[in-house]
Parts: sequence; structure tokens; C-alpha cells
Amino acid sequence: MSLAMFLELPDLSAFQFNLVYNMFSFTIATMFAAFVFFVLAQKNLAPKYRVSMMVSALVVLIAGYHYFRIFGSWDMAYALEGGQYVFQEDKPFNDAYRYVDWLLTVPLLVVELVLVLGLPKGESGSLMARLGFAAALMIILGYPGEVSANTGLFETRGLWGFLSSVPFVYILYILFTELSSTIQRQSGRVAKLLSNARLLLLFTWGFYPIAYMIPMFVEGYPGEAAGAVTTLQVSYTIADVAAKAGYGVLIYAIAKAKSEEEGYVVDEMVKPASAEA
Ligand code: RET
Repeated sequence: MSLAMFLELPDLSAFQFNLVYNMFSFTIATMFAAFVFFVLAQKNLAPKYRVSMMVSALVVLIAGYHYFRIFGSWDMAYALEGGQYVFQEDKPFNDAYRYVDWLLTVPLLVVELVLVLGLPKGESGSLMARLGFAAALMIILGYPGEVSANTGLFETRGLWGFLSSVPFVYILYILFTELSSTIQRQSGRVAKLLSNARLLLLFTWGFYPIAYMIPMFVEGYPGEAAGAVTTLQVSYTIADVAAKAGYGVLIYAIAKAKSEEEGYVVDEMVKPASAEA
């Protein structure tokens, strides 16, 4: 088993380098904009649901910081030489930022979902602990495979990917069994929003292991696989925007619907009756 701290990346075409560069840049902007939105949006929610927005805000802030570092590392790792972007061996791309980011944010994302359910204390604590632990384990187990140069299905990448899938399946199992009865207890509108959030989670999270598998089927990854390296970075980035910012907006919609159902009036600027006519 070879475990490298840094992978030897291939030289890229100007299109490939810039595609990844621009995606990282777009993601920094999206994460910080989402942070401002989630902070401001809290005032529209009942106090009980504000904490789930605080967690959303933390997630995108952590991600914005990491994308800033990933972007910087990507920029340093390549130099433009004769129309091609050449990998700089002395300033390798640090992919660990991504996994550190996931390690912090993925448990927070499941906590967000549990918080917005507004369950009795005992129930939510145990759910958060189990889901959060499984989420962290999933990320830790995926990392050795991500940075190994043995990328085959039955090699290092495949093995750790398989191990990481065990807690992943456990999370999905909990979401689609235990959580179903909780969702059914909510009103029609909230139940619909919650099952949408769960579906978004399934589709966005499901995207990561699929992207992770790309290198298993590409000869010469990563050193001689410019297309696969580009595709993997772009895929993880799109999934991160959907799983953090997009998902946070859905959690906001759920929290707002629940606040309204519980009788909270969201609009603070009410027109006085005398101003009518
Ligand atoms: C890995 C390794 C291969 C097997 C599996 C994986 C799952 C990763 C997931 C990541 C989710 C990240 C999120 C980040 C955004 O905040 C580690 C790729 C199952 C599900 C939601």
C-alpha cells in the first residue's frame, strides 16, 4: 500500500486548469454569500429553529475558508509554460483541505437536519451522535484511498472506498427507516419539505462515491490522466455547493414553514392601518 501525502498531478491544458480554477473561485463566492444569507435569515425563524441556521452558516463559512485555501494551492501547483499548465513538483496540490473540510462539515450537515426536526431532547441527541459519528468515520476511511497512487478497484482506493461505504450505507439506512416515522408525524407541507431535503441529501451525497470511483477505471491516474483529475475536482466542487449551500436553503425553508405553523409572524415591517388608502 502506498500512501503519499501529495499526489503527482498531470500537466493540464489551459481549458482544464482554468475550468477547475474558475469553479473554485465561484465556490468561494457562493459559500461566503450563503454565509451572509444564513446569518441574516435567522431573524425570520422562531428561536427554536435558529440554531439549525447557525449550523448552516458555520458549514459554509468553514467551506469558504477551505475553498480559499484549495484555490490558492491549485494556483501555486501549476505554472503556465508554452500554453500548457505544468505541474510544479515543489509546490504540490494539497487535497487534504477537502477532507479536513468534509470531516468538519459533514457531521454538521446531519446535525442541521436533526435540529430542524425539533424532536424531543433525548431523541435528537442520540440521532445526532450516531449520524455524526458515522459521517466522520466515512470521511476518515475515504482519505487513504483518495491519496493513494494504487487506484484500482481491488487496490488501495477500492478497499478504503468500500470501508467508507459501510458508514455511508448506515447513514442512509437511518434516514430512510428511523426518520420516516418522524417525518410522517409532521404536517403535510413540512413533511414534503423534509422528504425533499432527505432526497437532496441522498442525491448530493451519492455523487461523492460515484466521483471517487472515476479514477478506478482510468488508466494512469493521476499522473497521466488530466481529464479524470479535472472531472474529479469539478464533480466534488459542484456536489459541495449543492450539499452545503443548496441544502442549507432547503433547511431554511423547512424552518420557516415550521415557524409559521407554530404561529410566529415573520414580517417585522407591518404597514400601520393609518398608512392604508
Ligand atoms: C468517499 C469515499 C468513497 C466512499 C464514500 C465516500 C463518501 C463521501 C461523502 C461525502 C460527503 C461530503 C459532503 C460534503 C459537503 O459538505 C469519502 C468519497 C461513501 C458522502 C456532504
